[in-house]
Amino acid sequence: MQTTVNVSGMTCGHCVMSVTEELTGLEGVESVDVDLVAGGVSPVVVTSTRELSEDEIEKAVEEAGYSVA
Ligand code: 9UX
Repeated sequence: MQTTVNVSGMTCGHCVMSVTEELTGLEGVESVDVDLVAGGVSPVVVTSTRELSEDEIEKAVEEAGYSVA
């Protein structure tokens, strides 16, 4: 299933890598697709084998150093 989360604060490819790696570490996550809007709010599509809670996604995004818009 897919969940879209809006992440703010990312400005470059390294930011994208950090968020991607953190979200990929969540159980069941198969892929993470970030549509970078540098300096703005970037939609991030997370594809997983199970339903992810908003809370765990938000925690992972914050762990990477960014925030959910
Ligand atoms: Mo470099 Mo992206 O500090 O925030 S990782 S711009």
